[in-house]
Amino acid sequence: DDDGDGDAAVVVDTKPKTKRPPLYKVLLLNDDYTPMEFVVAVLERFFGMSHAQAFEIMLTVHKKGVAVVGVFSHEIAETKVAQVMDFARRHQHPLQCTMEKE
Ligand code: TYC
Repeated sequence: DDDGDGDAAVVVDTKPKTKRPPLYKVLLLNDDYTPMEFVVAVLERFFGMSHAQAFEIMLTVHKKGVAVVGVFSHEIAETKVAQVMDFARRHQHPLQCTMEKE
């Protein structure tokens, strides 16, 4: 660093950085039309939750508007979002699923 003594020291050694890839939260959003049992089925099918666990998370989304349903690598998160959106579209439900960097 330039501490005013005429030289300008340079950092030659740095911490070996093993950069882990970022993780992404997959979020499920509430709406007024998607049936509760459909949301439960989505959480069981695509997120490997038990029926009780899926029901609990569904109720959280219903009451609070949104909930994190899982945390994944970018590629896996994108796949989950696409699977949920496609499944909802095929059943003509407006259910929305998104992802965001943790
Ligand atoms: N609010 C919906 C209903 O009352 C149920 C619902 C829950 C919808 C969670 C979407 O992500 C959701 N039928």
